[in-house]
Amino acid sequence: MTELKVVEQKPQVTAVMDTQCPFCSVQCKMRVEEERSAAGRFSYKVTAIPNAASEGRLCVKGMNAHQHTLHRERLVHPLIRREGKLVQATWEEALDLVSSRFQALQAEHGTDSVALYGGGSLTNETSYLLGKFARVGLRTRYIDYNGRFCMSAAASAGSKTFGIDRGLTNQLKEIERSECLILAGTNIAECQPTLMPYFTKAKENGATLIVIDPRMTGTAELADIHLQVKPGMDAALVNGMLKVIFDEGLIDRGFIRSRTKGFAELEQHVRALNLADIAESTGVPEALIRLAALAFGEAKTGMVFTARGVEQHADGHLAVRNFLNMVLATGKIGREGCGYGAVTGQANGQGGREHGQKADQLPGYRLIENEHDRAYVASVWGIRPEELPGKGVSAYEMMEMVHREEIKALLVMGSNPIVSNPNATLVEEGLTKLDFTVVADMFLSETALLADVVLPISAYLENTGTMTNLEGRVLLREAGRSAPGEARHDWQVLCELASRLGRGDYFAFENSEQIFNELRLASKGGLADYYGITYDRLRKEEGIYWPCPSLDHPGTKRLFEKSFAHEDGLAAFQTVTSDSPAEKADHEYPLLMTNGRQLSHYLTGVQTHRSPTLEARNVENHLEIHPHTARKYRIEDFSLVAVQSKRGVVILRCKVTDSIREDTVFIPMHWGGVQNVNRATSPQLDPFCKMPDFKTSAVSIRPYSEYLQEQRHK
Ligand SMILES: Nc1nc2c(c(=O)[nH]1)N[C@H]1C(S)=C(S)[C@@H](COP(=O)(O)OP(=O)(O)OC[C@H]3O[C@@H](n4cnc5c(=O)[nH]c(N)nc54)[C@H](O)[C@@H]3O)O[C@H]1N2
Ligand SMILES: Nc1nc2c(c(=O)[nH]1)N[C@H]1C(S)=C(S)[C@@H](COP(=O)(O)OP(=O)(O)OC[C@H]3O[C@@H](n4cnc5c(=O)[nH]c(N)nc54)[C@H](O)[C@@H]3O)O[C@H]1N2
Ligand code: SF4
Ligand SMILES: [Mo]
Repeated sequence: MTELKVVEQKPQVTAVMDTQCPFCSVQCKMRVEEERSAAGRFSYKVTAIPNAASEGRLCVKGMNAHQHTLHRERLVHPLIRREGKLVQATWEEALDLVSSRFQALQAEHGTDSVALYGGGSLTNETSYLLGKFARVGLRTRYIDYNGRFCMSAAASAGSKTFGIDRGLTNQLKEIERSECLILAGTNIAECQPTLMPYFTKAKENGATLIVIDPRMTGTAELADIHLQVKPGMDAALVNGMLKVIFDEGLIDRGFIRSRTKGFAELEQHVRALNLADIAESTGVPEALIRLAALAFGEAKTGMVFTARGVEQHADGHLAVRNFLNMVLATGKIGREGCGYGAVTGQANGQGGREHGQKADQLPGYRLIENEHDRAYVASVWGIRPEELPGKGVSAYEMMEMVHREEIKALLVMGSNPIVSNPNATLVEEGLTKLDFTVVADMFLSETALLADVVLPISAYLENTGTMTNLEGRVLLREAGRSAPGEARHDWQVLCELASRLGRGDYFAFENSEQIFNELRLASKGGLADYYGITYDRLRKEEGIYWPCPSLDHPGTKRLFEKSFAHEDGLAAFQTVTSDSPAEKADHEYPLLMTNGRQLSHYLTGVQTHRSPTLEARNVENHLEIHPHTARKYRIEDFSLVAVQSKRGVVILRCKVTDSIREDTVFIPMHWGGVQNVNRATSPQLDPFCKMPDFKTSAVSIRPYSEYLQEQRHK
């Protein structure tokens, strides 16, 4: 008898990739190991790499990010629309078509007829190059990006109050040394989960945690004081807290005198307010407002964090400024355990807003309407300042121009605007009116499906570049593998298009490091100064905090220790009068709808819906509604409902929960089509920063069966 010998074949490690998560602003570092079994099957193991922000933690999204990157629906060759269908094309054909259509449309309708739309997931190098491509390659004024919907209220508030906008004024580790922490409209537990231990440690050290959110979120569960505010009422709520702080004499007079301006006016305004009225309008009991104000006012150290819950409103800028008023009035900034954080969202939400993809901006936070800034950046780019166009308009305003057919062609890079814009139906309609649409993406997103040309782009594992995390810390993410099929890097696409447009000399880059080196120079002397940061340093050091003006500068870990960034060195108080949300509930639309995120999905879901592990956690959208409200509108748990606003209707399943206010419903934002919450959201813009009023829309709600019957009878 022959003896069967089983030879055990071990899987082979075929690749080891040290990288960073492509999703949120923490930018957790990780290692992705690829193994090939004897049978030829690949598997992936993900382990955290300790770094200053994540301290070696990863959340479920980071653990599974490689899944979408390896998904069979990745775009691997360019697509061109022929006879109504997107069909495979060569890069030559696609790029020739894009450049010739752009040139023809610009010749016929002027240079401003072509617009660019960028994103906060792009590397610093691509964001920078996109801004340069708009102004030098296409010579159009129209460029903006999805960060307008994300960061603009906090960014403009920080700039006005402090003179500079950097997400966190301190390092994350200072959170543990703070006595009182306010988390306003920020759901860290689901949105930056690896940061939660900073807050639990602070609590263990005796800190008081105050959460301001209309819902009992995972974050609010940790709170000592939960202020379950009515959506859109943060500015008023802070006025109430300020009133208690002033009345109880909990202000830091010395700090106010030596470091700030504008206090007298604020004090006069706030002292005249009535706390009972504020309790009534915000839906937060007077006693709780008092408790929270005393906790923050009496603490020796304290930090305030805001995110989209406070910022995505028609008064988002002023609401943030009121939180900053509270930080300044109590002297809680510029020292250990004291400061402010706008909890940035996207992977490169911070860097993406610094180097020129905003309508009014040039690299390093320079301004396109400022003569000196124009002259400096023009000199770096080798053009005359007069050649630089003026400022354009914000993202949603650009979409309105598209709808009015004032913009004829659009290049979208790193966004899915027909799902993520407010009033999405109008935006989708606008895109179908364009003469020519180009989308650069890894997947056929809802927006890419409408395009004339789709360009396949590399993913995080494949593309080297720098990202700036929520702390303002610049990190280098190096490619671990090559892009699949014919996919190319964003920056390569821009260089090749520029060359076809006859502007190749300005875009002669062979790698991302060369682009970064030009960015360093373009940002030199600006507020977001990256001049001292090099790839070499980033490889050796664990990331560098900007501003970093010279090669021997260590980077700036804590801002405002001695002075603020305004010319006079002082921070500016701002009196805030705001007593109602922009859109109020009424007889026809009796509930307030707010919206946001859940743990397992990311933004419009283009990536996470393609990750089996993440998708399995939430396969459809839902509506959170309080049991009393559900009963009132004859709605049962898990049943389908129609949620209607003045803009449109969203159809989804409901989840009855007492974790939400009775007058409010909540819908996640991660789905397109009939489940897209943005079919209902309001496009009213904040006058200061053009942030849309995403977070408060008046809606009506009914069982889907009733809605269908009504439709039939119409
Ligand atoms: N899992 C996951 N994580 C993410 C993302 C994701 O899509 N999924 N996206 C990333 C991005 S780009 C961003 S910008 C961040 C966003 O991070 P967050 O801003 O924390 O996320 P949201 O869920 O939009 O809003 C936060 C909270 O605001 C509350 N809220 C709603 N209206 C109001 C209001 O009027 N006042 C107050 N005080 N609170 C209100 C909501 O109930 C919600 O719990 O997350 C990043 N991280
Ligand atoms: N109702 C409501 N709407 C909102 C919000 C809300 O809270 N409520 N939040 C707003 C916020 S904060 C944000 S940030 C926006 C985000 O909304 P979007 O800008 O639409 O963001 P994503 O869904 O991430 O879309 C990014 C697209 O770019 C692709 N992509 C990813 N990485 C790259 C890359 O490196 N290069 C290229 N070329 N493509 C890439 C992805 O595949 C995806 O198709 O949504 C906003 N919309
Ligand atoms: S999604 Fe954010 S918290 Fe989660 S692993 Fe990625 S970077 Fe870290
Ligand atoms: Mo965002």
